[in-house]
Amino acid sequence: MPSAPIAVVTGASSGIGAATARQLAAAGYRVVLTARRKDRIEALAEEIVAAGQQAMPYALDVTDRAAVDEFATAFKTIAVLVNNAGGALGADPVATSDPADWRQMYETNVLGTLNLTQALLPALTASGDGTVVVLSSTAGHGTYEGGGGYVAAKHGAHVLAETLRLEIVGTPVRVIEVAPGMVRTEEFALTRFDGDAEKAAKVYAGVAEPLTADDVAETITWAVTRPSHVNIDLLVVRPRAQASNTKVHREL
Ligand code: 8X3
Repeated sequence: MPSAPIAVVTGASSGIGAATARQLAAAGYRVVLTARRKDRIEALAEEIVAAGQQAMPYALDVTDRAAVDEFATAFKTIAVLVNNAGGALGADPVATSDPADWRQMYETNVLGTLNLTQALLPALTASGDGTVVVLSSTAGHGTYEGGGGYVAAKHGAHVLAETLRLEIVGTPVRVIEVAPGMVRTEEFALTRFDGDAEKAAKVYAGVAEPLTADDVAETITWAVTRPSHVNIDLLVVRPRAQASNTKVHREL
């Protein structure tokens, strides 16, 4: 099979990351699936290969800089890096939330993105046509009560993307930020509420059609597959029923 351009997707074991990996593979990329859960990315890579496309799994924790640097040595050129790994922990007020949750959210959402971007930037530049995608969130553009640590971390991811775009202008690398609002995936809310299914379900209660992982993956794939000279700086994507972080129409 001819060698296709490489797209690295972090957090590819589920949700938006897995959906993006499937869609980028279908768009002709050789997708490198990274996540901590090896069994999941192995199964997804097998599924993609069985569909006649190209994928390979690589178990990686984005917060482990030494492991990320080791991962980066495997590539001379990379076309696309999708920084998707991240997530929310807790929804407590600033006054009572757990600093350990804040620290972990900063580690995954911001420093994880920093680690991968720094380590792979030489290979992205060497491709002559690289694209860095930062999956931030509408939480990176406005706050809400109980959002605290997650909002702070996603603002960090947004600022990383915006600053990097300024700093590398003139090099052949684009920086695209995609900021999804309410997306119903199998794990996002469940992780946030430490496995409490009832609390997780309340997030989407009465909302006609929250976005799906595929909706966001389509947006990412569209932005990445624009001609090289077109830089989609920022796409904010919400379900129709969500007008802002705090204004959601619920049919209850
Ligand atoms: C997810 C959006 O509203 O849960 O990134 O912060 S929200």
